[in-house]
Amino acid sequence: MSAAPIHDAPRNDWTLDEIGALFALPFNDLLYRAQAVHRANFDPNRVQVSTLLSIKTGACAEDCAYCSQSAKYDTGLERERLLPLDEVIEAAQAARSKGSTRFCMGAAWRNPTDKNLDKVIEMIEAVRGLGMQTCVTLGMLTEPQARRLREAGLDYYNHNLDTSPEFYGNVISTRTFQDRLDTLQHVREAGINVCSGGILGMGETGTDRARMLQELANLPQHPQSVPINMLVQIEGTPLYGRDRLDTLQFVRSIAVARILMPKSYVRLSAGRTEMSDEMQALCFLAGANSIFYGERLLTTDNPAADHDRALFERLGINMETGELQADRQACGGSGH
Ligand code: SAM
Ligand code: DTB
Ligand code: SF4
Repeated sequence: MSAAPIHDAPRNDWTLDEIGALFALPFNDLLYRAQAVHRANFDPNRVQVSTLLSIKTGACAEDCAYCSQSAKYDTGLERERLLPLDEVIEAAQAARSKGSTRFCMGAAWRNPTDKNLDKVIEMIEAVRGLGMQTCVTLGMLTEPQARRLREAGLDYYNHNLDTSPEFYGNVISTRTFQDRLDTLQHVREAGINVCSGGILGMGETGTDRARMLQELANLPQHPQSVPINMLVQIEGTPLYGRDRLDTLQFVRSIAVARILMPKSYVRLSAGRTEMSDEMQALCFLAGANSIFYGERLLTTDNPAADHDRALFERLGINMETGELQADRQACGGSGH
């Protein structure tokens, strides 16, 4: 079957056949189409950057088979309590001084308690006070919790589908795919921008990658931000030692994400320390237009900020300066 036309409005009814046809295109044809979609919707030479901070590390009750922070696996990670507010502010200021416009705080929780949320709300308010956009990733949320975060002025909530519904059970047993969809619904309905994507290279098939992207693209509204992570293999986790995903398959997945969700930011996320500059350049050509910026992700390394700035310079890419609040709910799928 032939692949869908290029300048379509955002759709939420992608079939697996259509997505399979995109993946089956010759590489150059796929990248050409993705770049055309990208140019129709974004400045092709601009990349948004966010900086991550783990505000509560380790001892997580969930069993995500990729994760350094699950209490179920011995990964040698020290557990830490919730960081004090002044340390969070310090880290956000340092990120801002390096040019980061969004600060993303992650906690190794199955879900936050209401008391936890009080503390996180103080952090959100303080980071907003620095003029930065805010994002948090805290696990599952109830409807009232999502509303409280919205009232605190939170810009983005990250909660990934992680993989296809079919492969999901091979990776996580302590919460369901439907639990994740429910949290995304609570976040969306509270009016917070949704950041949701997944991980590639966990041993999933090409069909699983297509199905994951289909699930994301067919949500009632496209996530405003779609992180595509390459598995960072952590010693002690069940996924350690998996065969690496072919790098060009990773680039193809970015291109397909760009075509399916034309107005979403596609984030080239974890795994960049193992990617060559040339592979990252291909990901930007395929339509990736945001990254995590700064030496650390949550518990693992990320390329040095200097290295990323040099790469952007070589590619003629500008970092998005970010207008606080301006992009709240500004893009997404149908329903607008
Ligand atoms: N505990 C919260 C949760 O799981 O919703 C928030 C933090 S969790 C670390 C956020 C996401 O990071 C996961 O959903 C997963 O997609 C990604 N991630 C975690 N460990 C990873 C790894 N080793 N490699 C690639 N991505 C990873
Ligand atoms: C996402 O999709 N990737 C980020 C962010 N959302 C929270 C996390 C990546 C974590 C990589 C492994 C680690 O540093 O622990
Ligand atoms: Fe916990 Fe999140 Fe890691 Fe899963 S990904 S084990 S929920 S910190």
